[in-house]
Amino acid sequence: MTRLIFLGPPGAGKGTQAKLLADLLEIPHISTGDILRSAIAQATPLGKKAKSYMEKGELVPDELLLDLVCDRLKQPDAHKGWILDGFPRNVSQAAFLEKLLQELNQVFDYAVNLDVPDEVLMSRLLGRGRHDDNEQTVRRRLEVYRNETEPLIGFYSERSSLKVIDGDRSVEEVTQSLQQVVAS
Ligand code: B4P
Repeated sequence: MTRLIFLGPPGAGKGTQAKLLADLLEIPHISTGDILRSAIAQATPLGKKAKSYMEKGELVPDELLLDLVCDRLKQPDAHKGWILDGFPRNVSQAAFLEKLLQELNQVFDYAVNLDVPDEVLMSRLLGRGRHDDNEQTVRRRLEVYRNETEPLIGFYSERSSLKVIDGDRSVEEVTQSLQQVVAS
């Protein structure tokens, strides 16, 4: 049974690696970014509320995400493990998740931080060309990451559950390191 939390700045490869690893392990890849993008594409009430935040590079308000993550982790397919990609994104989401996992009687294995230098992040994101990948938004997302998400490295390190992986390598090399973490 594998349960992993993927941390890391925008463009670190969380989505890329979480998908690959979840396929290999045959467990669900739960990406809050993907869920929000699909809500926007379908113009659901959630999508309509989230859109302006994502376009500006801001975090979507917690209250739009907490119930959603709670419901998703209760789905039958998540009983055999999961990879959470992009959640938690701030300390209050992390505290919420800690409580939720206690309630569900689940323990996660590791929070994995994919470490990549800023200049590499910029060039990856600007090269990807997603709707929220223009230069101004990317700069704001990196700033929001430093202020809101980076403190989670300390949060999980204090709980002795942090693994840091060098994400500035080929996709295959990063996946191999992650497989070693899963096997450890
Ligand atoms: P996310 O969808 O989580 O996306 P991301 O952080 O921008 O990218 P990721 O790190 O997954 O990068 P990827 O693998 O795609 O968030 C988007 C937005 O959603 C946020 O800004 C926020 O507004 C909102 N949101 C999501 N979750 C939230 C939450 N919990 N609370 C509040 N708001 C939330 O890789 C990027 C590029 O690099 C790709 O082009 C890829 O091909 C390339 N790449 C990957 N690995 C590589 C490698 N090893 N070498 C070279 N290139 C590589």
